[in-house]
Amino acid sequence: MAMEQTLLIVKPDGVSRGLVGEVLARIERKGYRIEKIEGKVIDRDLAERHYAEHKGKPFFEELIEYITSGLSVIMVIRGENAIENVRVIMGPTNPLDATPGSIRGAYATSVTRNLVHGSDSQESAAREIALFFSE
Ligand code: D4T
Repeated sequence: MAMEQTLLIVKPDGVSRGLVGEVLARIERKGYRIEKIEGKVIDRDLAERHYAEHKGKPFFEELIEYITSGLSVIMVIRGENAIENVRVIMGPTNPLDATPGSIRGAYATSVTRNLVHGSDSQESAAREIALFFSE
């Protein structure tokens, strides 16, 4: 059994649209638990470090502007196979590819404003948890 931690972010449109509870309910009912949770407006420096792998891509500026545009809710989620399962619950990056049973399939229409972020590997999870929860 792989007990894992993963970083989950409800992005600014998820918070402003009142979907934090909906996201958390799906994660909790699946069997995962919130280990840490914090609400904050992500600043440009933190956003650029978080999305460093996308620097230089055509969508980078739009992505940074969006993720810094308002309050986000940032969490560490813990449980068996949490990294892959949280991404299954979220659905694929582009909501057009996501089934209606997933968070993005149910609530998002745009690849940029796609509501949630979840770490995509053990390395990303460790890096992102340290980045957001090291202070
Ligand atoms: P995040 O990191 O936000 O959870 O998204 P994913 O892990 O599912 O997807 P990603 O790293 O491939 O993309 C990061 C972020 O960039 C936005 N994006 C992506 C975009 O605005 N336009 C695009 O063409 C792509 C590929 C959406 C998520």
